[in-house]
Amino acid sequence: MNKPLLSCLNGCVQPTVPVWYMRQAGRYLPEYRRTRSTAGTFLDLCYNPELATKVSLQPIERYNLDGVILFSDILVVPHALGYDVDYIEGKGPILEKLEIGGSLPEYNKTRFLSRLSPVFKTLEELAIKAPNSATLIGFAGAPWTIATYMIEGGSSRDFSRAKGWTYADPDSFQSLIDYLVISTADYLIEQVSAGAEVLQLFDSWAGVLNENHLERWSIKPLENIVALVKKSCPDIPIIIFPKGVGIQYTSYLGIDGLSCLSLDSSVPLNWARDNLQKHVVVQGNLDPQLLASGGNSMIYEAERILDIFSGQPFIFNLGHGIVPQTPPHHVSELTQFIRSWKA
Ligand code: 1CP
Repeated sequence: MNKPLLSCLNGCVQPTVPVWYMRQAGRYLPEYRRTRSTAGTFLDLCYNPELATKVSLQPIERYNLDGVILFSDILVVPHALGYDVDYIEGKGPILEKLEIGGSLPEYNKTRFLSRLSPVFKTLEELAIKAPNSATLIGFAGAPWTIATYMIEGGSSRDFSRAKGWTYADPDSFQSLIDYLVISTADYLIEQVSAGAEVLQLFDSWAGVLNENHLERWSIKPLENIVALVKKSCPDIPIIIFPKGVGIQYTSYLGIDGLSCLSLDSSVPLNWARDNLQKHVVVQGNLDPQLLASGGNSMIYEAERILDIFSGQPFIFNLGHGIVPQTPPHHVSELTQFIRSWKA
């Protein structure tokens, strides 16, 4: 069975551009909100294979997308490492704050992976239930992004505690990053064993790092994760989303084993075609607010993206996740437009 998304990641231009959307399952869908309301807490939903399978497939049933992304969250990693994680409606995630420079608990791989076993079970279910043409996407947060949530105790505006730690005591910060590299690689390898056909690493807060720190705290740890994963799973395509890094997107091209860069909405299209798409597959980058807004402006920008990128392997996606106020029929309109588009 042909899987257009997988085939594109392996370097083949597809007759119809493959498409999926970051946060394609979630609060903008009424059927998600209904399932969510029966599940208990958000983490209960992430750790319930039956319900997590159901919500992963909801956007596929509506729009027949090329990618099925596992329904979970990047913060299950700190949770499975033993840190308290909670999600407060309207406020986002709340985590037990790490003490700056504090020591880390010993890494117990068996315990860590066994806490994540419901996630692997969800992938196994999805491998059975997803349409044959769809590609199953596993994911994790990048060490820097996960570290910011652990240090700030949740979302942040200025990342002052996390950055403060990197400046004041880089050695102990390095230990935290190394701890996350090892655990995240183990987590991703297990996702592949459970059926994931592609992996995406989200470095949502890479864009706040300066040049040297980007190299040390975003690129290097990602390079280490890719190397560890590829050692066990040499054929798995890996997508990296280093949001907000501007011209430094080119620095990620040096990561050996990288298949695809996911572009945020600020990346200029012609620049990305000339400087990134020559070397790797690209994915992106419609502004999620344009999807929420819909209409001719959405279609105009989608067409510009397709015109510029579709001559080389390209995956249509957004520049960041679907926002909760998005009308689902805008997603249908956009998807139908992409499906019917011919160069
Ligand atoms: O139901 C709810 O109220 C919870 C909302 C929600 C959902 C639907 C959260 C809380 N996470 C998710 C699912 C999720 N998160 C997925 C799978 C679903 C899909 O893509 O269809 C994925 C891939 C993520 C990844 C994620 N979580 C990222 C990386 C991508 C990004 O958006 O930058 C990040 C940063 C998070 C943390 C997170 N999880 C949830 C919230 C509200 C946040 C905070 C975001 C922030 O700090 O701004």
